[in-house]
Amino acid sequence: MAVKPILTEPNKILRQISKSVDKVRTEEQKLMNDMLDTMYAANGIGLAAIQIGVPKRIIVMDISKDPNKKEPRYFVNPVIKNKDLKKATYEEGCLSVPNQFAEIDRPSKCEVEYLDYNGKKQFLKAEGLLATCIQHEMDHLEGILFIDYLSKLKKSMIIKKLSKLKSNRAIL
Ligand code: GNR
Ligand code: NI
Repeated sequence: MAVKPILTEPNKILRQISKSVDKVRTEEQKLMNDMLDTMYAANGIGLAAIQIGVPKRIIVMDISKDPNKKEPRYFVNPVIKNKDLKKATYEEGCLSVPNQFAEIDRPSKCEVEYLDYNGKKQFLKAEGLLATCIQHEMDHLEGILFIDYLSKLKKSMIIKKLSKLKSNRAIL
C-alpha cells in the first residue's frame, strides 16, 4: 500500500505504449494496490499504470460517487470488443494534465474484455461515465492523452502552461 507520484505532461514516459501482462502475479496485484491508493489520494476516478511510470497494460477505476462506498475495479490487458457508433460528450480531466478540462466526444457505449485482480477473464458492457473513463484509461496504454483530441492551438497552450508550472517548481 503506497501512494506514488503521478507523472504529468510534458513527460515522454506518458507517451510510451504499455506492454501486455503475461500473468497476474503478486507483483501486479501489489502494483494495482498502489495504483488504487494513488488514485484515491489524488481524488481521481481512474488511473493507468503508466501514470506512475510503469508501462504495463493495467488500469484501476472507481466511479462510485460516495467516498464511503468504495467500488474499485481492476482491468488487466483490456481490449475493446465493440463500440457504439453514437458519441457522448464529457468534460474530461486527467491527473497527468493537472487542472485542465475539455469536452471530449467518445463512443457512448463499449464492451471490454480483460483480466480482473485475480487474473480471471471478464467481460463488461459499459456506458455513461464508466464507458468514457475506460476509453480515457485505455488511451493511456497507447500513450494518448485527452489533449491530443484538441486543436493544435488549444493543445499547445495547455502544454506551454504545464511546462511553465514545471520550470517554476524547479526554481522553488
Ligand atoms: O479523475 C479523472 N476524471 C475523469 C473525468 C472525466 C473523464 C476521464 C477522467 S479520468 C481522470 C483520472 C485520470 O487521469 N485517469 O487517467
Ligand atoms: Ni488520465
